[in-house]
Amino acid sequence: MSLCRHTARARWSALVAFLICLPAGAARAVDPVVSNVAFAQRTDGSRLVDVTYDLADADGDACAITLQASDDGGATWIMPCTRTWGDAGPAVAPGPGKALVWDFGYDNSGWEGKDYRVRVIASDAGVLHPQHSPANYAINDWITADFSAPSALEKYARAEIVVLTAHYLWGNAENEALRVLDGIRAVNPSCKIVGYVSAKNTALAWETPSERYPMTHLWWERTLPYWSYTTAGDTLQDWYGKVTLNILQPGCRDAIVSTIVDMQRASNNKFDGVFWDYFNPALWIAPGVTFEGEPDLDGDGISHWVDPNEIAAWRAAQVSLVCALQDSLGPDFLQIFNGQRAYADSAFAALGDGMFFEAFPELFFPRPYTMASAMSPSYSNNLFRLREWPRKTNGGPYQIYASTQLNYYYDYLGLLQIINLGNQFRIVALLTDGYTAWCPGGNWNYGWTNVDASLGPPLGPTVIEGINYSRDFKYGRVEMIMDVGYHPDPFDYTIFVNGRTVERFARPYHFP
Ligand SMILES: [Ca+2]
Ligand SMILES: [Ca+2]
Repeated sequence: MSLCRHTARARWSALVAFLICLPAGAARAVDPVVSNVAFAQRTDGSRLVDVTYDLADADGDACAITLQASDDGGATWIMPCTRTWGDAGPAVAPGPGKALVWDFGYDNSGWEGKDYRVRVIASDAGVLHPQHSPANYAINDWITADFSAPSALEKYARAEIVVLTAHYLWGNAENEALRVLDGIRAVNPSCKIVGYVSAKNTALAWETPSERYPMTHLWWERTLPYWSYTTAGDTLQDWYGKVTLNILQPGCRDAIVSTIVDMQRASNNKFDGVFWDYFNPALWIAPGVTFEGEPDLDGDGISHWVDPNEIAAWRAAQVSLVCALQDSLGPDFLQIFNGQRAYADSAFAALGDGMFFEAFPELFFPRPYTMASAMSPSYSNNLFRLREWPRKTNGGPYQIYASTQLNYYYDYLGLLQIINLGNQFRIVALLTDGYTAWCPGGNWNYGWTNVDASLGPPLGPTVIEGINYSRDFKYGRVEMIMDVGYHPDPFDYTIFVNGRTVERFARPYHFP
């Protein structure tokens, strides 16, 4: 039990009035306006809170109404606040005298205080904005997204960090006009938005200029002199349709960095940083990509993989690339590293603001017990240790756990269910101060989490006793039991909010 938890019933401050107007997307006609918010707790012992407000929307849209609550006078808005009824939820018609009820006792058993506030958030794009905490949600979306839909900006804004492919935002006429990144930040000013850029290749298809995505041909043109070749003189490819660039050459690094810098400076869509895809300790070639001979970036006739000088030069070139971008865009420009180099090289990791764990936990962590390794204090490169390496000066580190896989199981009712990796990785994130990612091809496809959990800040480090992991938070607790230890169902877990189970997974059992 935390020291700041009390058992008496709540007392309430006398007045509150907050209204939140979500910003307009381009297609949004008129934003809703919430006014005259007031609330009072009933005195009948039910602990129910009545909230009244007026909702206006000039073009008559029904609005998604979310109630948020603060117990610190409005400094934070992460108090658990999930059970509401009346004029709350996905479709509330505008009008005066709206009334909703919040079951404070259900959400916050045992709490009392004096500095409570509530605010009513109205979205005429149909997006609910329930609290989540700690701020450990990410959206990882490398595909083209239609930001003209009014709901798009609001959906992305629910995350604290968003990774979007840079060349879809930089120079694309529609997205330039929409000022997509400003739109996301207007909803969530603390959201960090980073642009996915390649650290090592160019697409053959980018030879053809694209009117929609002008950065692609610029990248192709500028990096054209710096293709890599094999011992047989063949063009080196490391991915389907992509040519490996020879970053050993200073001109190649200049081309990459100057293109990023030029696009960032010219664009209306100014990213908070980049997501480099990716930095490995040595070249990796995707299975099925074929070429004659062996990779040979330094042209000495010796294969990359048995050429220590070449590998050393390649690693030094990665450092030069990162440092050159920092020299141009400054130390507060985020650099997040995908790839396995940062997982094992603390000095390299320290150049950036975080690591991306692609296909988590199946890359890097020793098989077969990949998740058990990632979470084990006895494994040298466990997540608790890796988190200490990146810079912490830009709000990070941003340790992002992601997988696009969909995995299924039959539950205790015999129904086919998806193992929700976003929810599973949230447990890892809560225990390691990382970020769970909702991503295309995977969790993002079936939306945001199906379980809203607002736990507040952690009260201390994760406690590990054998296979039992637990951590207490201001409003709740996470418990995890490392079961088989490997993907896709490595452990059982429970999230409690103020003593109430809000999510539990112990295959085949799940709640909800
Ligand atoms: Ca409207
Ligand atoms: Ca060589």
